[in-house]
Amino acid sequence: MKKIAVCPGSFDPVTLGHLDIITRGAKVFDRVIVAVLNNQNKQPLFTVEERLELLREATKELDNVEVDSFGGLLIDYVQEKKAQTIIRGLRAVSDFEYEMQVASINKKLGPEVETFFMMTNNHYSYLSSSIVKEAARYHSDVSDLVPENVAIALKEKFSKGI
Ligand code: COD
Repeated sequence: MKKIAVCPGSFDPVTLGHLDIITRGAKVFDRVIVAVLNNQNKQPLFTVEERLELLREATKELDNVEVDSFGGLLIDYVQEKKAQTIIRGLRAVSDFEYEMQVASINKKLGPEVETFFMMTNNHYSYLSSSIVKEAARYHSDVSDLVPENVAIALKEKFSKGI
């Protein structure tokens, strides 16, 4: 049986921290589906379509990785895709409480699905999409924090005075 994992997130935008988790996950699982939450209630910087495009470009070298979006409950999406595992990245202790809550509710809703946690790479332990957006908004160089296409997209967004 093929081992299929879903790596869910907001990815607004994808950072090198995300990419590290996706790349390492792709070595463990036969197929990794990177799933972008389409949340109507949030005000993201990038639209879902833009985030999908940025992720597709950033992961194009990874043959067993695909990029998709989902709405509603993550567990429903995971079951629909016949995946056995959810991949999550852990940065600091501060991530732990939220991740434990989400993993527990997902286990209750879909007992056959496991959540697989990967420790952040030390280089990226401080990195989040929010930090990157804040730095880019004030025109800091974020080229060593995000894939090249994302650095370009951020520059374009903020040059329009968003
Ligand atoms: N190093 C390692 N991992 C990292 C780093 C880094 N520097 N940065 C981010 N990550 C990891 C995160 O820990 C996470 O695992 C993943 O990358 C994605 O991160 P984000 O911030 O883009 O995405 P989140 O955490 O906002 O995504 C939350 C979900 C969309 C997965 C969640 O809200 C969800 O499942 N929503 C659907 C509704 C649902 O089913 N809710 C739960 C049950 S009620």
